[in-house]
Amino acid sequence: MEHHRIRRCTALLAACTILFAAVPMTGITADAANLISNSTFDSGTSGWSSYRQSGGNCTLSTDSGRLALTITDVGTLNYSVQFGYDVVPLYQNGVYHLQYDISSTVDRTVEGMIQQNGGTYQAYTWKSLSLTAEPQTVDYTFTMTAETDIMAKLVFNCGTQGTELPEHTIYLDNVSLELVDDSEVNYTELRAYEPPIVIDQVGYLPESEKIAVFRTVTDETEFSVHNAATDEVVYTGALYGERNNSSADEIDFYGDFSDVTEPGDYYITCGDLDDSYTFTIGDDVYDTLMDETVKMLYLQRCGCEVVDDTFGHVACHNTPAVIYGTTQTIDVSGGWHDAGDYGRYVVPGAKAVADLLYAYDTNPELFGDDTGIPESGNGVPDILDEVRYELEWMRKMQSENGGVYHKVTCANFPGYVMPEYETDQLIVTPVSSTATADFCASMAMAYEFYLDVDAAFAQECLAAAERAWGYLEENPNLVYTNPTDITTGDYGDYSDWDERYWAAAQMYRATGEETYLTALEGMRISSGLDWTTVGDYGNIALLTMDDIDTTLSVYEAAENALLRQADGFVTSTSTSAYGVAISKFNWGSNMTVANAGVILGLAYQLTGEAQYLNATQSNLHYLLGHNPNGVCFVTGFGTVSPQNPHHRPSMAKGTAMPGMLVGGVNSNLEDSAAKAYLAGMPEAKCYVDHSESYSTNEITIYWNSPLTYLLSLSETTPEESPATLDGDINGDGNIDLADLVMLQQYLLGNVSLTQVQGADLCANGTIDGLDLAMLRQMLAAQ
Ligand code: 9MR
Ligand code: 9MR
Ligand code: ZN
Repeated sequence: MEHHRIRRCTALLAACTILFAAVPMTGITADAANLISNSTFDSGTSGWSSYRQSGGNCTLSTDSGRLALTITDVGTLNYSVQFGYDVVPLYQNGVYHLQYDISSTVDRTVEGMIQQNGGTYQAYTWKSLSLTAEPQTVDYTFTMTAETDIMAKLVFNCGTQGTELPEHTIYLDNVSLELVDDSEVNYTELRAYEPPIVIDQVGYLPESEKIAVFRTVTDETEFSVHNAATDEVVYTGALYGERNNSSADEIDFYGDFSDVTEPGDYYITCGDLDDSYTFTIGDDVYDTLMDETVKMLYLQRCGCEVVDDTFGHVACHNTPAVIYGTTQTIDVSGGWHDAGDYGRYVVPGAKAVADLLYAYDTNPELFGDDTGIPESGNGVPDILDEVRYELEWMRKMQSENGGVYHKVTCANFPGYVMPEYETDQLIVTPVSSTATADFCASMAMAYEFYLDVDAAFAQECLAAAERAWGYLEENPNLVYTNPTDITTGDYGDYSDWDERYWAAAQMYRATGEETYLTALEGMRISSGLDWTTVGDYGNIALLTMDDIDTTLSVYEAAENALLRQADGFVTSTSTSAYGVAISKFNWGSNMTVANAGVILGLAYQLTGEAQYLNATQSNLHYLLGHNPNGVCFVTGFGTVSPQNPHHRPSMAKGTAMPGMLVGGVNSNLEDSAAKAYLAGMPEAKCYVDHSESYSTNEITIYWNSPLTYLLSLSETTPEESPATLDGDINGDGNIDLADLVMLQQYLLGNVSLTQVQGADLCANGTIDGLDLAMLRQMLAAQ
C-alpha cells in the first residue's frame, strides 16, 4: 500500500531531527522580557557561575547588590578565569539588545560575549572592554547571524590579557538581554517527534506479554498488527484502559497483542495515527543487543591498543600515576574508562563486575566466545575475558596495607578528545573503605568465577580479597570526597555498611568459612544495586549460592528483602502508564529501571511466578523504546536511538558508539542543554539527545552492565517452573478453578494468555475446547 509507506517515511524523518521551537511572538516587541532572570543581584549569585583552568583562580560572590568576581590569578589563557550566565536562547535573525554596568578595581581589559556553550565555543557577539574603577554602561544591539542556539552563554573572559595583574575585583550589575525584533525569525517545532504508537523497538520474545501504548487517539477503538514483509494484518485487537497520564501530560490507551507469537517483523496501525516503528518477534531478538552491550566494554578499555574501524586508538593513560599528596608514583594502567569521561573509579567498576558475572551465572549459554574481542576463540567466554580486564586493573589499585585507592583520574575532565589525547598527570586518590569493600567482594567473585579458567589467577584474587577484608577489620568508615583541587567524579557515599555487607556475603559464598557468616549475622540486612548502595549484591550472593542452607537466618532475611522489593516493583510496574517500576526520574534513571528489572528477574528465578517475569520484561521494554519519549535508549538499536551521547569517543568521531545505554530521563535539569531544551517538560519526558546533556545523555559502564544482567534474566526459564505446568493457565503455581475460568475466557476471546504452553493440555498445537475439557477432567480428579 503506497499510502501506508509514505506515512511511515514521514514519521521516520521527523524522528531523526530536532527542529526549533514555536514561541508565540511576532515583529518588533515594545516591552520585551529580560532573558536574564537574576540581573540586579539582590538575591545572590543564583544563575551565575565562575570557571577556572590553566592556573586561573577566582571566587564569585555579591557585594552591595553587585556581582563581584575576585581574581587572584589570571592564569595563562584568556579564558583561564571566566564568569557568566548559563542558558540564554538566541534565535537566528533575531535582534537583541544587551546592556550591563561593569567595572574593575584595577585597569584591565576583559572580553564580554555571548558564546556557544560547547562545540567550537563560537562567539555570537563579542566586545573587548577596557575597564576602570568607574562603572561603564555597555549598551548595544546585535543580530544573531548564526544558527539558532537556545542554550547560549553570556560569558566574560577574565583570564590573562598578556600582563601580570595584582589581585582585583570585577563588578557587574543591571544586566539585561532582550529580543527586540523577531520579525525575521523563523520559529519551528522544537520537540523531537513523539510516535503516537509506542512499542519496544527491538522487539519481543515469542511467548512474552506484548502491550503497545496509543496516544493522541481521537475516535479509534481498534488496532492492527501487520506483518512488515507483506503488510498483511495478522491480528486485530481493541484499545482499552484509557488513562490520564499526568507524568507525561497525555491520554494513553493500550493494546495487547501477546497472541502474536509467530517470529517475524511487524508494525502496528491504528486509524489515522502514524504507524508504529517496525519491531521483531523472535527467540533471538535480544542476541545482538546482548553481545554489543559487552563489546562496548572492549571499546572502553584503557591502557592498551583498541582495534576498531571507528573507535580504535593507541594505548592511553599509560604513564605512572602520582599518589595524591605524595611524590610516589605507581602503575595503575588498564581497566575500562568509566563513562563519557576517562576516569577509572573502583566503586562503579565493582558494580559493573558484579552485574556481568551474575549475568553470566544466570544464563551461561547466552555468552559466546566469538564477539570479536582479542580473546575471542580462546575457549573462555568473552564476558569472562572482558571482566578480567577490569579485575586486573582493580588489583593494581590495592595498596600494600590491603586498602584500595578510590580512583585514578587527572585533576579535571578533559576536552572532547579521544583518550590518548588526555595527557595530564594521572592522580590516584586516597583509600576509601567503600572502594576496599567493593574490591573485596569483586575479588571474592573473581576467585569463584575463574577457578576453572585459571586457578592461579583465582587464588591471587582470593588472597587480595582477604587482604582487603583484613584492612576493613582494622579501619572504620572511610568515606571518600574529592579534595578541592580534583573535580572529576566523586562516587562518594554516606556510609560503608552496605559495602561491608556485600563483602561479607561474597566472602562467605567464596570460602564457606564461618568467620564471614558470623560477620554477616552481626550486620543489618542491606539492599540496593546502585553504586552507592550495594546490599542486594550480598543478597544475590546468598540466594544464588550452591548448596546454601536455606534455613540460615541470613538467607531468609535476604529472600524476604528481595521478594518484598520485587512485590513493590510488580505493583509500581503494573500501575505505571508505561510499565516501568520507577516514578521519580533522577540522573541515571535508566540504571534504576534496569536494577528494578534485575530484582524482578531474581524473584522470578526464586518463585517461578509469571507476574515477576512479565514485570521484568516490561522494564526492559521501557528501556528499548516503550517510554513517553519513544526512544530506544541503547545507541545503535531500535529505530530511534541516541545519536549524540555525552561520550568523548563518540563526540570526537562524530558518530555514536553502538551498544551503550544512556542515563535517560532526569527531571532535575542538571546541565545547560537540559535546562534549555526541557524547561516546562512533563517529568517523564525530561530527556534530550544532545551531547552537552551529561545529566540525561551520558553513558557509563555501570548503566550498561545492569542491562546485560536484565537481558540475561529476561531470557531465563527456571527448569521446574510451576508456570509451565500443564493446566496452570494463570501461572500462579497451582492448577485450580481460576485456571479453568481463564481458559474459558480466552476461548471466548476476552483475555489474552501469556502461559500458552501450559494451556495446550492435549499438546496438539492449538488451544481449543479439547484442552478445556481436559482441564475440567483434571480438576474433577483432584
Ligand atoms: O569558554 C571557553 C572557550 O572560550 C574556549 O574556546 C574553549 C576551548 O576549549 O573552552 C571554553 O571553556 C570551557 C572548557 O574548555 C570546558 N568546560 C566548559 C568551559 C566553558 O565554560
Ligand atoms: O552516576 C552518577 C550520578 O548518580 C550522579 O548523580 C552524578 C552527579 O554526581 O554523577 C554520576 O557519575 C558521573 C561521574 O561522577 C563521572 N563520570 C560520569 C558519571 C555519569 O554521569
Ligand atoms: Zn585510557
